[in-house]
Amino acid sequence: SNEEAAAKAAAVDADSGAPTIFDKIIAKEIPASIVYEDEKVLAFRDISPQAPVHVLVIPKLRGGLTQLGKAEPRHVEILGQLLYAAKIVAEKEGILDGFRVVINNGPDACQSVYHLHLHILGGRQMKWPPG
Ligand code: D5M
Repeated sequence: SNEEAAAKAAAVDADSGAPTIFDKIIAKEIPASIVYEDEKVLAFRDISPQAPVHVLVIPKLRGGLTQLGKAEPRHVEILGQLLYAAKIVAEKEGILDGFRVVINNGPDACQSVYHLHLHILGGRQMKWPPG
């Protein structure tokens, strides 16, 4: 559809190493509803929630991790920390009985923000396959 084509075009456009909106959230220059924070990781509510609970988990230091497809051996530790933070968020949000962790990687997955982020979704029955 036109809508899908537009979303993909915007996603392609966003695929650079440039600063993103998430840098401003990390710097607390724009507001976000923060759910969890530690030295390495920040978790905040998605501005466009797709489920009753929809939280994004990001590394505070992007360090080249614009997307999962750019991961290198030096990123292994932060990748583990992000996944562990996903569990902490799910626990805090009371959705340990059922939650989904999603990473949209690249234009074909409609990634729109090029700063690696995990989507934590829950609070409703999740369906499979996803769209
Ligand atoms: O997901 C990027 C996600 O980022 C998308 O679900 C909207 C969300 N987003 C964008 N701007 C903000 C702000 N300012 N606060 C909270 N959430 C935001 P992707 O996987 O790249 O499509």
